[in-house]
Amino acid sequence: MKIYFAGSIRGGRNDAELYAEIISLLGQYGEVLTEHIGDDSLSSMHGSGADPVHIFEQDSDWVKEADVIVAEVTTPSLGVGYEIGLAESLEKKILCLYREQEDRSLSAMIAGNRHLSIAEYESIEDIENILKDFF
Ligand code: 6K6
Repeated sequence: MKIYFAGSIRGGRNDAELYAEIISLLGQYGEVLTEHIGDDSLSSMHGSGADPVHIFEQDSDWVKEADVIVAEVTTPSLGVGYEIGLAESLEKKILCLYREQEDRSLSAMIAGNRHLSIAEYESIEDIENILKDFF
């Protein structure tokens, strides 16, 4: 099974360590195509010289290739939102992981979309159980 993990990069890297933990858990269920999303050294500015056309084409191809998309959506990210929309148009199975925040709510374009599985969590143990159910 090929898994595309989506998580914020330019939207903000506060959860980068958590992304790495999720990617490690996902490795039990299949091949994660986007392991770099959990790379702690990747800051929101790092790689700003990388060719955006190449990134867009590579990531779009990986979304097409993936059987499943798992997106961590707590940190709002234009890229993650785009990837979810693309995956939905390709009729992929999509799981969104979300931690409730005091200062903002999840976008209605995600929270209100019946085609997505949205799971709220508080801890990494919650995520382990969510992934067990999902896969
Ligand atoms: C890294 C930091 C700044 O620029 C980069 C370039 N690197 C990227 N490499 C691979 N995928 C990327 C890159 N930038 C964005 N993405 C994709 O968009 C990832 O698959 C993420 O799931 C998503 C993050 O979007 P933003 O809008 O938060 O960057």
